[in-house]
Amino acid sequence: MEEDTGALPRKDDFSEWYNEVLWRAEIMDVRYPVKGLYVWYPHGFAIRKRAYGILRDLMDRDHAETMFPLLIPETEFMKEATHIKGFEDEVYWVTHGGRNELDVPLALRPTSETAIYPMYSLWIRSHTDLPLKLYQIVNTFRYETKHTRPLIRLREITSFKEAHTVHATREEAEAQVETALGLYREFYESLRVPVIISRRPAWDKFPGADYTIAVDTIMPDGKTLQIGTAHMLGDHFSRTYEITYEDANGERQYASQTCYGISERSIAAVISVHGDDKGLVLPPEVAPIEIVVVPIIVGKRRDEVLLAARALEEELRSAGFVVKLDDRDLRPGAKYYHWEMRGVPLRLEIGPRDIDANTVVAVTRDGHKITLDRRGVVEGVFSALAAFRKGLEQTARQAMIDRITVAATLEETVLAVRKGVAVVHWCGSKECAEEIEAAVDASILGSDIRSDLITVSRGPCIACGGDGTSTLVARTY
Ligand code: 5CA
Ligand code: ZN
Repeated sequence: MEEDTGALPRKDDFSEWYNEVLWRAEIMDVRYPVKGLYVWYPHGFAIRKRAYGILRDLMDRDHAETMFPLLIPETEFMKEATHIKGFEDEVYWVTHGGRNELDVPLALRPTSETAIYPMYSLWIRSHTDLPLKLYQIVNTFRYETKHTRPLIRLREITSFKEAHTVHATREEAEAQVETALGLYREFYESLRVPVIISRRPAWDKFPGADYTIAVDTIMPDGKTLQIGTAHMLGDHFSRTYEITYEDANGERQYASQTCYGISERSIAAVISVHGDDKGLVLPPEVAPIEIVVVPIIVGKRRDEVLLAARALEEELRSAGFVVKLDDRDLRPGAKYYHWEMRGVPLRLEIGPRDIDANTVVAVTRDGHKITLDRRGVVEGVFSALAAFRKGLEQTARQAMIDRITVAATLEETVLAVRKGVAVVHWCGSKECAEEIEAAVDASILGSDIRSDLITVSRGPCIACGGDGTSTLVARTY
């Protein structure tokens, strides 16, 4: 693929930067001729593969993976009233098979409750069948009318990880929502993406849920991105789809349910939170290539340098790293540019002088340059990568701290949402929410905040002065 070596827009100009980095670092091609559908380049897909490997491992601890059909009969889809109402404007319908009109139109799943729950109704008989915890990683379709954006707002979500659990009691289901949030927290910790968790206001919950708890991160432009949600479904769907079980006393009971999901927005978050003016910066955990070895070839010692570079590559590969030797016939500078753009965490340079001195030069993607002893290179690489990870985590965390502001008045909130998230007191009423949202041109994200960066308190609502509780307000994607 062609390489553009012109300057990348600065990250301050986030929207431009994001679009350019997606194609220059070969993440997504946006030229597919259907709005809201994009193509994964192999490099982007390799990042997705590693990130979703982490997610799968987390889920596999106590969920089983499954796969349900993409098509949902209208008759099933239309059963749960609130759910339909929430999704009716977003569904793609398949109405024909060839030239024949179908008797029952088929929905392309926007999410899979109505595909999965009729089957759960058949599968679940007794309390001994519970809890049931399944998940699938599939594509889903939503006819989004807000501005579509690669990895962020898609009409085909290609990497929808949805979990659907069934429990005997409401308490157990509520506990499962917390367990799910714990898993998502762990997932984002390994991606070094800082998150804030909060409970969405009632009008913003998932269609058919009792309540929704969301995981958000703050993007470089100060807007928040919802990168995961966990929903307490209670018995709404179990009553509609007859998901019942026989309890220990032989009585039939409606089950309690939860569902929770993550999409490729998780990849958008990694790219956006860590990237810099030179391109991607990837945590080693998700980098398709962790280390690139660049031989510094000058004059006569070419073969010797190449041999030394190959030996270095081999040694690191045996130690378990994903290593790439870049022996292309290009200037070292062009290679540096190429791999920096693609976010490779560590570059090793080896040339005649290093061979003579028994050293290797190591440069982490965040710009730290150190000379390693060739004999202890594996240990040196381990500690360079450990320091790099720590640096990523601290930089991302500090960026989030800098974007969170406590605001006591509407005026302060206006300023706070310009650079990120405002923490305000809000009484919980819809009227005050509307007043706040209109006055500050941002949205109420939620209360019940769980974040070690935010101290929760009670205080006067910034709209009405009544008793309020800490609430997040932000501009959102
Ligand atoms: N059935 C539930 C749980 S899986 C569900 O569909 N929840 S959701 O609607 O909140 O979606 C789960 C997550 O998918 C969201 O938190 C958001 O991070 C992501 N998501 C939703 N819509 C899109 C979209 N159009 N493009 C990319 N990601 C999306
Ligand atoms: Zn109020």
